[in-house]
Amino acid sequence: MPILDRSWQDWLTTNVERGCSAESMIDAMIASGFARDTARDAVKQIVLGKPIATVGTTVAVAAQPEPAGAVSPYRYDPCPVPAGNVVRAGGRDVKVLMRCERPQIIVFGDVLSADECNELKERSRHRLKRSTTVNVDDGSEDVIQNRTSEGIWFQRCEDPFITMLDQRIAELMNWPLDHGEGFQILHYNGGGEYKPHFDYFPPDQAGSTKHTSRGGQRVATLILYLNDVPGGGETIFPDAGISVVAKQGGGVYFSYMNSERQLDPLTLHGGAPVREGEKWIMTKWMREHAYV
Ligand code: PD2
Ligand code: ZN
Repeated sequence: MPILDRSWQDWLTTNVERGCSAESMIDAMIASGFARDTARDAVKQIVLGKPIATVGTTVAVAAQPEPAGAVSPYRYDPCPVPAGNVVRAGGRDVKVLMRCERPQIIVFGDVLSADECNELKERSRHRLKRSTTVNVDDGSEDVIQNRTSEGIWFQRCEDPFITMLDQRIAELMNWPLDHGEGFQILHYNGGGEYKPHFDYFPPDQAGSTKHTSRGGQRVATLILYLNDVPGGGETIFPDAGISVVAKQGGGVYFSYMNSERQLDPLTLHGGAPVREGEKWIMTKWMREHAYV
């Protein structure tokens, strides 16, 4: 029987409630360093109560009758970010380093200058507070072991420097500036991580309404790296097998809601544990409607 610490038990319980597949949870645990057998046994225990069948080295929930209103596969819209090796945004040439179509992921270089990264860190350093996640039942903010970072929020366009960055990022993501949440800065010390999760609000959970009542669902994320992380700290997409290394000024974009309001489960992602040094990021979440 695998022995899991409290944070992994919470993570498994939350993801089972969200309807994540057994395969995706096993993959996420393996990506975080668990042996396959341990991951498989842990997932099996948590989802017990539902019939489980073991197939080779994977666990599958035993075939169930197709439920009425079964979910159809995610259909990919054209990516909002224009094609090309360079995207002009806010008067800056942002380099495209990698594109993935399914899920829709783009890795950028040179979104921010080193001076801009340093200014963002200095403005945030003394205001950091322990990060929270949304409680799926009532929408309140919980401090949990799945997310061991500290952060602060900037209000959208709160001063000329932040306004310039808000304009650049809206242009880069090709999404209206007023659909964006304010920037969030996050800081992870050694060992800090953010276990795999979705950035969208789970549509079937009561707690999501509190968040979607303002601006609707989240549709896309841009994570920008404010420093080079010497070891670990990658942004990982366990189901897509993609891992993005944190390089100062670069970032990773991914979109997960299409025009039919389907949500892409392949965008399960996390921040791997920081093994050496520290990690600073800035995040922009875009909504389907104006976020006011
Ligand atoms: O720190 C990261 O790389 C990371 C990974 C996944 C941050 C977030 N998600 C997030 O802030 O949502
Ligand atoms: Zn995230």
